[in-house]
Amino acid sequence: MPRLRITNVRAICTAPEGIRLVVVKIETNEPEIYGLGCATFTQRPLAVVEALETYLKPQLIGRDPNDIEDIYQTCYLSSYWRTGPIMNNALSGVDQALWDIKGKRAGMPVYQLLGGKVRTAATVYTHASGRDVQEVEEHARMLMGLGFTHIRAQVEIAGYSTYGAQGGSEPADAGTPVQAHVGHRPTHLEPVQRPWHESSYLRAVPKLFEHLRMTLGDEVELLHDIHERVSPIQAIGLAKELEQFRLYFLEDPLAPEDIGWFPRLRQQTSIPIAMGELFVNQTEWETLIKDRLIDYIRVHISAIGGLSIARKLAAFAEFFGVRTAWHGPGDVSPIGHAANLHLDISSTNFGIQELHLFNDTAREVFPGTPEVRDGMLWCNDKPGLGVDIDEKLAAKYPFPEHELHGAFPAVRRIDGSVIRW
Ligand code: GCO
Ligand code: MG
Repeated sequence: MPRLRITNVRAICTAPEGIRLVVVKIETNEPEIYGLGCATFTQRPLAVVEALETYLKPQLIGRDPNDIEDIYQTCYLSSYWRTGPIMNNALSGVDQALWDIKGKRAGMPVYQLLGGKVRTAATVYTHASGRDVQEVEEHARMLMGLGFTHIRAQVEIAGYSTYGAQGGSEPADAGTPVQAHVGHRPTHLEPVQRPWHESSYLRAVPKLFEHLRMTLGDEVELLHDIHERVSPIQAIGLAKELEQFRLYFLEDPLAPEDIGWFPRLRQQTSIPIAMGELFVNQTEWETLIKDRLIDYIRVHISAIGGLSIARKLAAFAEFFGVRTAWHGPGDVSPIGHAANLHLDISSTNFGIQELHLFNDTAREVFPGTPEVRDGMLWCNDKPGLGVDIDEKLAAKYPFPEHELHGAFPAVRRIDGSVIRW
């Protein structure tokens, strides 16, 4: 039997929900054996395609796809300057595709290669939002009626921009193409979006959770994403105010640039903290985990370089009592969601999985997309990652065109100054 070799590596770009997704396909000299991996960096997708096809592909052609770790290290070190979301996403596409191939060759789902199942399915949290607290409550009730036990709640601030609710600026959550939010190029005096107003947000969030606890009771698990929008000291104040509402976790209270504030946050409150979707480098999470400054590590697996590094991160976190909550928005492809899930069901220190409910079009483009039942996410038992791509259909959903090419539009304060997203 001839040795298995990589014969082709290419990126597939598709946007079945209007959100730019990048998937890497690795082909081999055995035509039925190919692998798929997620390389989605929705704000800079074409840079990832270029990094993959120009710089990684030549190192991969002819190699044995079984050598995942050696290929990973070779590609990782080949740029001398390492990490960053572009190189990491390209590397993740390759890495996940190699795990997919290994699983297919072994005739086993990837979770078996990771040590086997420790749970039947992954508990998920889903998103409730609304224009006011009543609407958030109704949305949450609807989700609870569908069997969801963990709900992230975000409320609109009337007249202002916010994250994760209507009037917000986030495209991925709403499944709305980015161009819907972009009228014309913003100037300093003329923001295209509603402005951001910190103190209104800081007043609104405790009221939201007071209302939800009063109306929904104690049993439902509630979560909230600050999305790094307030200053460190304001985040500490908000975390302390929210403690009484017993959140499952408070997400991204601080920006990666402000991780030095975590010890202060931790000393002030016992609210469970989730952090990390913007991390791209091991030095960003090492101290937070080893000093037990967070409770959930929720990196975007393709942004840190793929499944190989994520499984090491999960094992590292386990030793310090930190649980996993991998980032799972609409700008992770169904293949990336499957990679999250294979780790979820094989990691002892799994905490929770963020859910994105893919629409029917995305499910047709990606047959095998994980299924949601009883508030949980279920992995299929197909060999590999278990998700395929219908390339002909994928081509019918090209990237939406607009002037920012996927970049997020600026969010501004009333005085016109730009804030973090
Ligand atoms: C989340 C996130 C996302 C990001 C998005 C950016 O917790 O799900 O914050 O919705 O904003 O992935 O592209
Ligand atoms: Mg988030």
